[in-house]
Amino acid sequence: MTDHLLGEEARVLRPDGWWRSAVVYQIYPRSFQDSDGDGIGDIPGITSRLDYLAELGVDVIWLSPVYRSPQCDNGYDISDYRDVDPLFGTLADLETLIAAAHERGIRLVMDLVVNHTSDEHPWFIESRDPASPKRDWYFWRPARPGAEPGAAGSEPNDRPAAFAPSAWTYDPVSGEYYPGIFSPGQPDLNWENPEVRQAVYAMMRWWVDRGVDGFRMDVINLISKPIGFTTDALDPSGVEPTYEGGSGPRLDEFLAEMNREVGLDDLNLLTVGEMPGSTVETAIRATDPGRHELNMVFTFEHVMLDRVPGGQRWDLVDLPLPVLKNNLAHWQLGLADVGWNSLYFDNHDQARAVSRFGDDSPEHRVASAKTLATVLHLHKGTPYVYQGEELGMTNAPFTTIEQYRDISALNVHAAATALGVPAERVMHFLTTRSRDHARTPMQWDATDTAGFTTTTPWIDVNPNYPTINAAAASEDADSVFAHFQKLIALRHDHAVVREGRFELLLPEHDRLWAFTRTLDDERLLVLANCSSRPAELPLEDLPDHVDAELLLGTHLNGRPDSLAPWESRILRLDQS
Ligand code: TEU
Repeated sequence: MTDHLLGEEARVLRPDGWWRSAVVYQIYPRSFQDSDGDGIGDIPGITSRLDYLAELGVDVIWLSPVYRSPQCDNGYDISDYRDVDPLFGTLADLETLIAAAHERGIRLVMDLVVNHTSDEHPWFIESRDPASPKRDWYFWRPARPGAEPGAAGSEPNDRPAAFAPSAWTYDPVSGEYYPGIFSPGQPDLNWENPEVRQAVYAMMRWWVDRGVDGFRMDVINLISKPIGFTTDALDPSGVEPTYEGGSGPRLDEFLAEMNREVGLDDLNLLTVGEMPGSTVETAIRATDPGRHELNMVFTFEHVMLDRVPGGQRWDLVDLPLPVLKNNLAHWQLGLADVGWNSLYFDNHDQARAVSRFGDDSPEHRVASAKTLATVLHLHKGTPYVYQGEELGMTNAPFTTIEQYRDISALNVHAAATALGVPAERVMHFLTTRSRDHARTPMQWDATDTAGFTTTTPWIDVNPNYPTINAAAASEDADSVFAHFQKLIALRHDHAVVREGRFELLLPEHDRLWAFTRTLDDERLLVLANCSSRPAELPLEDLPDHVDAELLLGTHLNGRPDSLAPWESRILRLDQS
């Protein structure tokens, strides 16, 4: 076991602000590498692949949940915060992984899922008894006035859950309802109760003692519930704020308390809060170093731009490039002086970036995966690479609902079908946006199951694995993987990539993504053609760069006035 290091020792282990120059790699354990032949990825599998991550050059692993869990939401429903689920291995395996990562100079950040527990967590089981001292650890509410408890339509209000028709589940043991704003298997914890908060902080300290370097905090803005949620006077129409953007008034107070009680800043731990619905304003508050809450947050704005506001989840709209790049620029400017950005396109909840924002056809996949990475990694903030993104992995070509595994996909399918939405429309949503696209097995090599397992994997491997895989990438100096290596090295080597001021150029151009980064007398120009056609560069509207040094380019075509399809360049401008 790694010793818990305090004070000066902790600073040597984790220097002040180290996360500002770090690149984080997210591992979704279930889909990374199976080691015991059960078709599900596990911790020893991850340990066996650490050299691959060291070769990529990342600084940190964010490990999606490996805690004990009934797996109703693949581990985002935790029944024991201090143990590892046997599916993934043992606590000893995790300690081995942490030590082996540290040996390679890679830190490890745990996923912290404390907005809710599993309905199989002992706290919740105890809480079901109305006489229990833990009754108030969750939100128990009676049926709506005059309604028969447990009967259809008697829920306290009409609020839907993210992954189920209703946020409310009836508990026959106590004759009352509890809310699970994600699913019935994920009852919301009552953070108003100080005992709940102290129990969470004690658990976090326990993990810090085991050598973890920080926490990615699941839907952390939802721990403080909106006004109306915690009172008995619930609006039966359910029109109160939904879980997206529905943070309550005590969020900053809870985050500052957590930081203090766990010693998050004192120990220089990395903290990133997932905050659906957060705005630049809420992010500034949460990441202002003077307030000691979090280092950074995950905004959802840029991954929601293709949704119809107030529409159904399956209502999608096209996303013009200016909308996307201006949104990222809004966050860059908003957090330029106070706070810090996280940078991501991909994670375990999103469709694959190259399929969604790029062009995953055989002709353009490699160039568009590289160009999207160039653009993202040259913004200011901490970049997150999601497993397989560094290979340009694509969406899965699933054709039937039976191939999907995610509770969210299955719920959307059931809900839309019940409403009579045409099957093609529902399947279109799933084939373009399902979370399962990110969850197909990591493609290691061209052998059966892409080298992921020796048996049938829990979810189908993407059939393009014979060409898109890590082994092939490592033999190709022009691979997407090699490009990610270069981007990561650029960030480590150049202060201007880490700290330079961001300025968006050509904001309304519908195919070019162009910006500068400036630090003292150093200036970078990033030019990217985000389309599958050649693009002329409007030289008159760009800084002079004809003689600039090319730091990284997908394929410099010798012409300063145009970019090939999905070509991008990082140029160092002559400031003399
Ligand atoms: O995600 C929060 C969240 O808002 C997403 O689930 C979102 O609703 C979904 O992706 C819509 O496309 C976090 C985790 O990242 C996710 O995996 C969990 O399912 C969820 O919280 C509940 O813990």
